Amino acid sequence: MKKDISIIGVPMDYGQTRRGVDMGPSAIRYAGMNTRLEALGYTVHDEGDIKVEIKERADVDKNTNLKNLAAVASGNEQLAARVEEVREQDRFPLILGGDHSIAIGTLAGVAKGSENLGVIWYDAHGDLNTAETSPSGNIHGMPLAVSLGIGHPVLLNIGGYTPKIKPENLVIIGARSLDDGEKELIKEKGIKVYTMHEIDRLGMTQVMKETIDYLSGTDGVHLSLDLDGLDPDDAPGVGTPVKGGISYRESHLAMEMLAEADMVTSAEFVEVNPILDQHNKTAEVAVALMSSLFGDKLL
Ligand code: 4U7
Ligand code: MN
Ligand code: MN
Ligand code: MN
Repeated sequence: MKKDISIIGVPMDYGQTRRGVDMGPSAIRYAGMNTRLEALGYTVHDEGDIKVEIKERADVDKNTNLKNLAAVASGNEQLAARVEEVREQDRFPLILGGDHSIAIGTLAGVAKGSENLGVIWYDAHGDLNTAETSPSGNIHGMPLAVSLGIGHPVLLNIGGYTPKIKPENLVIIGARSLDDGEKELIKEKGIKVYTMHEIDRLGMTQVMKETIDYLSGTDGVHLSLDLDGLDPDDAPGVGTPVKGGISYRESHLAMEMLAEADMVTSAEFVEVNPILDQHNKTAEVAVALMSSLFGDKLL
């Protein structure tokens, strides 16, 4: 049986310094998301947007090496509570970003009460920095570390518990820009990563087969899809593009295989920045990928 889908928009841009990513939820809705999902037979409840507090934009804080900690934390606290409500209603939470710092709140909500939530992190980056390893102080480069229980206490405590997930229940797909501290953490924790090298060598079919198999024992899987996981030719509207990414068609294949495996229990599509985009192309890609994820079979 198909669960109803609840959409939550998060117009958050305090996790990094480029303006415009707060308009991501509008751009994704404008690209026809609801119609596409309803055409697949779902009932869609658009819960609107989280209210992100308007605060003065701070440069990196000398004491914490974090930018805009209070604004990021308050948006994520609200998001965590809203996501939990959606789960209590037995609906599928579909979160629209906003920068990737919102994964902290999404995961706080979806992982609550779940010992072994699986996570697929589809991204050019590892998002495994801490204040100590981050070259930028931007919190959108830290949400995965935070969810694993590593980072500033204010971020760890979002949702009232830590850690949210375990390293052995996580797969990163599409990595091609990892900082030194992130590489160390990946090795230390034994995190499963398919870099672009493995995707090129094995092909996306094999990568997804292995990912699905690897996560088969978890209690559901959260898909955190950063549009910069795709190649910037296919998804140009992102704040931190990295050449040599996953293609449009490979990404569809990945979503189609996840739909077939019927294992994804929540998802977020983040980092869509309409100011940097070309005619809303990246938001349209996000919606097309959602359609595959929710079971569009093409025939
Ligand atoms: B995104 C970066 F240094 N690693 O921490 C950092 F390269 O959510 C980029 O994946 C982080 O888009 C990108 O600032 C975060 C940088
Ligand atoms: Mn990224
Ligand atoms: Mn990211
Ligand atoms: Mn980015």
